Amino acid sequence: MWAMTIRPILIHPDPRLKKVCKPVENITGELHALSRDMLETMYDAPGIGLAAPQVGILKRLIVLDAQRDKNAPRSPVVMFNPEVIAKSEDLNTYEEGCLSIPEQYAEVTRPAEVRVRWIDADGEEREKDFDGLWATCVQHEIDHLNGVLFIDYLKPLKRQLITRKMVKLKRELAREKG
Ligand code: K1U
Ligand code: ZN
Repeated sequence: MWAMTIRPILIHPDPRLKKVCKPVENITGELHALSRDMLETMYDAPGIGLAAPQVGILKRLIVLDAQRDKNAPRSPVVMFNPEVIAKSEDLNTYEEGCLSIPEQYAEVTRPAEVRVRWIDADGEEREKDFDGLWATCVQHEIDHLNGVLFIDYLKPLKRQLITRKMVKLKRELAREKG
């Protein structure tokens, strides 16, 4: 059995969440371990996705499991260097959240269906169409790799309000830590 670690998730605002991440060139043992830790961290949170910059690693790696049925087996997906290669004209609006912006939710409109190309954990190139919550989630996670947060789609005033709440939350968490 692999040892897995729940990693701390960065809270907005943090400069690492605004960076464009570097492509992965070789899927090393270290990156396999990171992807396993990210899945463990995502399930523990709980969340339906997680991007490497959220745990402070500026590499193009995301994990997701947008399986809604709690009784169904887990469906973890690990994507290195994911890219949206086609998107539908029809749009979908979903109330999004983010593990780096706890307890804040807002409606974001995105393409309803996307085709994504990525490299899987075995180093194989994969391509798949996603719809529903999976499509929303994979676009949200790829945005993280480009330094984009869901609040960047909101009006400036709403974004500033959420950012101020997060600054306050971080101050309180730092004070609790001592
Ligand atoms: O990237 C992240 O911060 C994870 C985020 C992904 C996401 C949520 C909603 C729409 C798009 C992308 C989350 O997982 S927030 C938590 C959440 O949505 C959730 C938690 C438990 C059960 C179901 C959903
Ligand atoms: Zn997020």
